[in-house]
Order: sequence, then C-alpha cells, then structure tokens
Amino acid sequence: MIRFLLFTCALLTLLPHYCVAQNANVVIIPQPNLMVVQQTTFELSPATVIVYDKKTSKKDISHLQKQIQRETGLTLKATKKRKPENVIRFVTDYSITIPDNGYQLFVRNNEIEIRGNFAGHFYAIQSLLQLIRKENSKILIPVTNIMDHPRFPWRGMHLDVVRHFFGKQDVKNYLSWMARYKMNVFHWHLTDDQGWRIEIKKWPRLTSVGAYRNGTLKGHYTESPDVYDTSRYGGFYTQNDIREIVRYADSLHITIVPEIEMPGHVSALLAAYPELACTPGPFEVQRTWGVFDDVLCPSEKTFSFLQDVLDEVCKLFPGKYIHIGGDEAPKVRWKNSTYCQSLIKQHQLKDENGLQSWFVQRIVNYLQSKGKRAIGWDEILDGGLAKGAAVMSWRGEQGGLDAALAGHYAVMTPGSHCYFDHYQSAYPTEPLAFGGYTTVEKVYSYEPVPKILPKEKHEYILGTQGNVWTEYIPDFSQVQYMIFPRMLALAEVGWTQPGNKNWTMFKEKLPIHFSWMEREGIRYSRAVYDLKFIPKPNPNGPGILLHIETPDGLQAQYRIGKDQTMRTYVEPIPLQESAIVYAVSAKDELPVGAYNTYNYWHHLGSGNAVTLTPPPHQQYSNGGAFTLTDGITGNLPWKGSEWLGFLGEDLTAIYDFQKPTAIGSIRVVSLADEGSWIHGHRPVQVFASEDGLTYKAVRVKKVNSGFAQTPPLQEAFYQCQATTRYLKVVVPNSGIIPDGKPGAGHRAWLFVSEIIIE
Ligand code: TNX
Repeated sequence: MIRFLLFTCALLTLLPHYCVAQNANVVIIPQPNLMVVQQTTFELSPATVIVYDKKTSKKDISHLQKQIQRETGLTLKATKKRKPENVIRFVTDYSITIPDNGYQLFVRNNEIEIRGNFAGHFYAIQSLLQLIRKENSKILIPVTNIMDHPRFPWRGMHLDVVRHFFGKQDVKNYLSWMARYKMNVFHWHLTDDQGWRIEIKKWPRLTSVGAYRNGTLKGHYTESPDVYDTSRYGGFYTQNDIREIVRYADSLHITIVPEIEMPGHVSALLAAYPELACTPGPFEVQRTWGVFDDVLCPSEKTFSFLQDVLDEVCKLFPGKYIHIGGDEAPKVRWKNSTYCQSLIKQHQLKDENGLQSWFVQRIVNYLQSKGKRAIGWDEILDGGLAKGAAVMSWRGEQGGLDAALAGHYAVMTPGSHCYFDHYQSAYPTEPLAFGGYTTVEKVYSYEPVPKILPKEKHEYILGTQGNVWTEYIPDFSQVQYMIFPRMLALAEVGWTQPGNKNWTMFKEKLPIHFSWMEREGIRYSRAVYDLKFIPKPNPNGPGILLHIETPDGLQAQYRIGKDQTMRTYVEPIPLQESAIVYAVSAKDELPVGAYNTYNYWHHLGSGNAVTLTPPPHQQYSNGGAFTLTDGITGNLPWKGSEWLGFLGEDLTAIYDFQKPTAIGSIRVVSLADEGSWIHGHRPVQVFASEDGLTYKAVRVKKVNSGFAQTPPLQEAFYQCQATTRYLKVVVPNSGIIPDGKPGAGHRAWLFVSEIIIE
C-alpha cells in the first residue's frame, strides 16, 4: 500500500509537465493506469538502437526485436552500451517508485525510456507496440508518458483442449495473444471425459488409449436423436511438446497452470485404467458432453497412480499452482461402494461430500510436499475446503467469496461474465455455442472483488480468468472468434484500476485492435456493433412499434419485406402486418456490423397489454409480458432473450381485446431442452369472459399446425371457437423433472416465447 501511495505521489509531481489534451490516441488495451499523450512523435527508424542494463532480461529484448520486426519490418540492434539519442532504453528499477510488475514508459521526441521491474519491462513493450503508427511511410510513436502496473496478479485465460484438441502452434498463438493484452496465467485443461492430452511416461495407456475417442457428438445433445460424427478423434502433447510450450510461455511472462481433473470427469482415464474406478467397467472415452457417473475410487491404488501422474506434471510445469479439477463429481458410485462407505466410517466423515474433501486434502498435501499449491473448482468447498487449497469460483461468485472470507485464495471466473463458450451476440445467425449470453460489454462490466467482501480480505482475490470450454468450438478459428474481443475486455478488468475503466473509451479503442486482428488473420466478432430491435406496444393502433437501437455513433439502415430500398432509421417503425425487417448498424450509411432480422408475425394478440400471473421468473423475464405479444416466435439457438421462463409454475395470460373479438385458434411456441431442465408443457386451457371477472372454459382441439418445428423449439396448435372481450390462456408447467432426466427431482422450467392468437 505504502508503495502504491509513493507511486501515486511521484506521479502527481510529474503531472504538470504533461497536462496536455489527450484521448486522440486512446489505443492501449488494457488501459494504463496513467497515460498522457502529446501531439508530437518519436520516429522509429533503422538507426534506432535498443539499449539495456544488465538486469534487463535478454528474452524481453529479443521479444521486442521480433515484434518490431513483425509489425514494422525494422530490425533494431540491441546493446548494453550507452547511447544518447534515438534509443529505446531499458532501465531496471526495483525502487519503491514502481509497484511490482509495473513500468513507466516515457516516449520523448528523441528517445524512449522504459523503467520497470519483474515483468514490467515486458508489459511496457506491449504498450509500446500498441502505440506504433504508420503515417506516410514513417513509423511513429506519439510522445507519451505512462505509469502503469497490474491490478491483480492472476489475469488468466483457460483453454479446454480435450473436448476439441488444438495443436502446439495453436496453443502458442493463444499464448502470444494473451501476452499482447498483458494476461499472465494460462489454465490448460488437459484431461476430461473425452480425452487425456498429456503424455505420462509411467502410465502410457493414458494417451495410447485415453487420448482418442470413437466419434463426437454433432450439434447440441438435446437435439434428439443425437447425431454423431463417427470418425476417431484425438491427440495429445508429448512431454517434449509441453516443455517447448512452457519455455515459450515463460518468454511471454505467462505461467501455465495445468489441470488434471479428479475425482470426476475421468472417463478417458478410466478407459485406460478401469481398475481405478469403483465398478469393473469397461469404460469408454466419451463421445458426448456432460457429467458422467463414473469417478475415481479413492483407493490406495488410485492415490499412488495420481501421485505418479502429479510427479511428472510437477516436473514439467515450473509454476506454483496445479489445478486438480474437482468439479461435477457425481457421488452415486461412492454411495453404492462398500469400500467408500467404510472409508467414510473409518475417517468419521459426514458423507460422500466429506469423502471428496478428504480425497482433495490428500492431494493438496501431496502437492504441498512437492512445493506446489493446489487450486480446484468451487465444488472443492462442498464438504469443507482443504487447507492450503485455492478456489476457482465458477458457479457464481459465492465460492470465491466463501474462500476469501475463510482466508483462502480465489480466482473469479463466474459463468455469468467469464465463460467465453457462451453466445456473444443474440443474432440468429450466430454460430452454435454452448448456451448463455455474455456480451463483450457484460464481460467488461465484471468486478472480481465481491462487494460484500471486507477490505482486509481483498488480497485473497487473486484475479479473474476467461474460460474457453470447447464442446461447441470444433476448430481454432472458432476459438479466436469466441475470445476476440471478449478477452480484451477481461484483460482490462484484470489489469486496470476500476476508476480508470471506461466502457465508451474501450469501445473507441476496439477498431485499432480489430485492424491488428485483420492483419494477423485472426477471426473475431463484431457483435459490439450489433443493433437491437426493441418492440413496443403501439398506443395508436394494433400491432407494434419497432424501435431500433444502435451503438453510439452509428445509425441503423433498414428495409422491410420484399422492398429493397434501404432507409435510414429515424423513428420507430409501426408494424401492422406480418413482415420481415432487415437492419444493419451503419456509419455514414455504410454497414459496419452484420445484418439482423425481425421476423414479425402479426396476430390478434400483437401488442396487447396482456397480464401474467404469476410473473415470469426474474432470471428469464426479458421484456416482461409483452414478449408474448411482440410477434417474435423465439429465436434458435435460444439465448435467454425472447423467452419468458417459469420455474415449476404455470403460465397464465389474460388478454383484454377492449371489445368482443372472434378467436379461431391459439398456438403456443415453447422450448423443450431437457439438458437445460426446460420441459414442454401439459395441454393448454383457454377461458373466455365478458367482464374480466367470471371465466368460462372454451373447448379446444389440438391439431397439427402443419409447420415442422426445429427441436428444441415446439409449437402446440389448438383450434377453438369463441367471441370474447377477455381471454385467459393457461400453459401448465410439466412439474417435477422425472427420474432418469437431467435435473431429476427439481422443478422444470417452462419457456414460452409467443402465444399466437388468430
Ligand atoms: C461446466 S465449469 C464445466 C465444464 C463444461 C462447462 C461448459 C466447470 C468447472 N465444468 O465441464 O465444459 O460447464 O460451459
């Protein structure tokens, strides 16, 4: 803290010299904690020399040389000899004026000076590289003063190389992109049900058998019947590959945290060594996703196996942390095993959760004996957290909060903000993803320190991390698309002090980074330019008013139906008959994003002030009751918008048509996505009323609508005859999820997007 204060004071005394209008050159991501840019520039030329002192890492110098060469074509010489001008001078500074891993970057007209300690030089280089501009064939860097240091020590990215495998070069590229944005922990998810991807010399079947599966699920597994690609799929990293990647990461100041899953997510391990399970097997390397009941049996044989594996893992990875998984380990095998039950008694454990704690504690202790620290998913808190273990909080922030309160270190990776396998755009054209909806703005808004955590415990929050699970990310270009630009947003969350973060400024910086991605051939998402259709009731008549919202500085261009004329959006568009509206964000009438469509179905209920009792569950109440009458029948794949969700409750909608109105049919568009605990509804009931007080049942007849529905979307079509002012439609929830289905015993979700009344 004292260090930080001094740093700030040093800064203030320097400030008056540099108080010049800035912002024209707002470019660096993550945003430096203090940055002042001037109008003039330093010109980088073949005569520019890198000068460094004896404490500067040679690797950092050679990184700078390589990157400058790559980005400008210039080959700069490096020397330890002093030189007065046209230099990039590195000074190593461990004094109190620079916080750990911090740096100061002074770009002056005739020289560049970089002062830093530990990884600070490297981070200064990243800032410098981002500042380089080409103008009239000159390579220029604006005269700038930066004082900067990271907010959190753990600024991580995770990559699941199991569900889909990515080769050595892909992993290296991933690391290099992390480094550009000053991220410093690579969490390498190496083992899971669908493959074992790290060579272990003592247990060769882990890779000879465990690294390959006989096929892979195609699409979402709820799309029954499941479809498989039947080709053999797999791969693994040899220990030489790993050493090479570790060396490369080290040159980028990235620590690798390898993950070896236990006691669950071990199908691939068990396929290789079935004797480590509680039941005889055989087991297969899984071809589909999810959670599997077969877990490691906590036998002495298992522990000695795990110790062998960890011995080799610890040797390969020099970092302090080893990730031991711990998530989603079902307990049925342990419940039914007399051996496990006797262990529970012998060690006076409470139950199977207690047994998992005991299991984890043994591994944590073993790792400690080897000078390492264990980190695990927040399930390792269930049944009591092992002493000395750190927690990776993914099921929200509670796990991290509990850990920090108890004086354990925690890394915050809640699914709500940090899962880059979720959708980042709500456009129907978005490529298939796991589910969820996490925009770049939402990632950017993330605050890793829980509000209610007392100040003195803040130090236990190590930082944050983006997780890239690859069930639905079949190739590396898709990995790129999922992390860019969300990773940049998280980089700023992890690095920049909250007071220096600014979403509008972040968005302004993106185009320069997008051009870098284009130069590098990186695939990225432009969802940040997505426009939004916002349907609202039309007070002046039937149907709806379609509002279009574009990001700041852009306008929408749109056309309706077959009419090809593009118009600039100036006011809400009244829709009174079924039509498709096409729209795109534009700057100066030129499209900058992708097209989106509003597929409007006009019907008697359109825009009606319908009431819902009870209201939808707050988690899925987008747009409220109006969602049922906005003419949108629900987009696939569903991403939470356009759908109202009811947990265990029925949907009851009451319409007031203002005057007696003839009704001939009712369609209910709903979801059946049992993997997400969303079940179809029971038969719909319809009631009519003249006064809104007493209702009479209306006879309904279910018929085939004649429309083929793409699962998990479903439509129930009912014919009915009634002339009524008030109409009540009841869509009954299916109730408790039956045995054998995911979430058995819990209340089912009912999801409805539109009730079409004609
Ligand atoms: C949950 S996050 C998992 C992973 C899946 C992921 C998909 C965690 C500790 N476990 O096995 O890949 O959801 O988002």
